[in-house]
Amino acid sequence: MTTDQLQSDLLAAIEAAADVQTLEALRVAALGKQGSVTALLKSLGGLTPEERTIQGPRINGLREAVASALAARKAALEAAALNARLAAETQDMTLPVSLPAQGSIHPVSQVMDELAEIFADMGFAVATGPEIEDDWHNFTALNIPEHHPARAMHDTFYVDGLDAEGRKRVLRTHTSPVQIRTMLANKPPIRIIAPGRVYRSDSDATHTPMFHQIEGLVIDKGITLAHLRWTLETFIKAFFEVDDVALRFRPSYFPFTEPSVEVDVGYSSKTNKPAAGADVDKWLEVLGSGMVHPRVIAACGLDPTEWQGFAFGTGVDRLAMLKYGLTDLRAFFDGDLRWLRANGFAALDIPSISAGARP
Ligand code: 2NL
Repeated sequence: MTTDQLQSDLLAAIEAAADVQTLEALRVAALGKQGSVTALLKSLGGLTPEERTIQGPRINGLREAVASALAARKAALEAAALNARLAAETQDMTLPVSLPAQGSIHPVSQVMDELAEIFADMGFAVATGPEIEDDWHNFTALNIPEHHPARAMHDTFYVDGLDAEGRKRVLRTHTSPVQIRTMLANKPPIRIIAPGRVYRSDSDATHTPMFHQIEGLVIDKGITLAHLRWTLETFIKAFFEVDDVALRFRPSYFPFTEPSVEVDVGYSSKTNKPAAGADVDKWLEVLGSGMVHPRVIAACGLDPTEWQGFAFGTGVDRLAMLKYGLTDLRAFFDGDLRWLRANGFAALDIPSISAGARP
């Protein structure tokens, strides 16, 4: 057979190969060790130089033509196979997907974060302390002596036994002991908030034995009720996201402050938000506060003629209910996932004073 005849036979067979297996068999038959083209290439060695100059280019041309035809046919067969798969395998993009389970931020945690951010903007640091306290830090240092009715008023949970200093152990009834510990350990000026869990033996629709409180404390020279008023007004405006708000300061009594002041916020039942002027149609009590009692300052080793300050306290759970329109306090602590999905906040949502209340 002539080289030309062999070339046209091989190219025709390659063009006709219907799949890659057939093509591979053709490659072995032509270019493999025992292949027809390989045999021709080997025969070049036995030719005279004159014959070789004629046959060499021919046979090498044959080999190249066959190799490139094989490559082209292989690419064509693979492209056809891929197109066939693409046509056959379809994905229905309208099918519902199953999302991984997602948690949510509890409203109390969300409000705690918002409060920390608002007070951080005013220069307050967050302070924390133990939930199992002793009665000196929880009561005595706060000007609540033994047998004082205020100890009974707090419906205290006592923990069995005494601590190393012989003091009664209690579940803290407020976060004030955190402030006492801060004053004992740090030199003024002091600007802190103390958010956290507190415990009182009380349980009905509006009281749970564990609830959340945030207290604030400022100790410096020359602090007055005016500083207290500005701080609370700035806080209320930022937390409820209103430009103006009416505040009512009522005289009150706490053993640890003198004078003591309860703060009511003017409220509009139309907007369900704190309001000012003619929009106010009711008052809500939101904060207890006052100037820190000189005896409390002295109990913390500071000279009350040199250092003054104000303090305030409020319930985080109640703030969360007011801001987000929640109604049953007990639902906060039921751990009912349906309630959390309906009222929780998206994970990784960044709390901000500009974010706005949820719809
Ligand atoms: C309320 C009232 C209040 C304080 C807490 C406080 C802390 C220290 C010294 C003086 Cl270390 N006062 N805290 C003061 C006034 C009121 O809370 O109704 N809380 C829910």
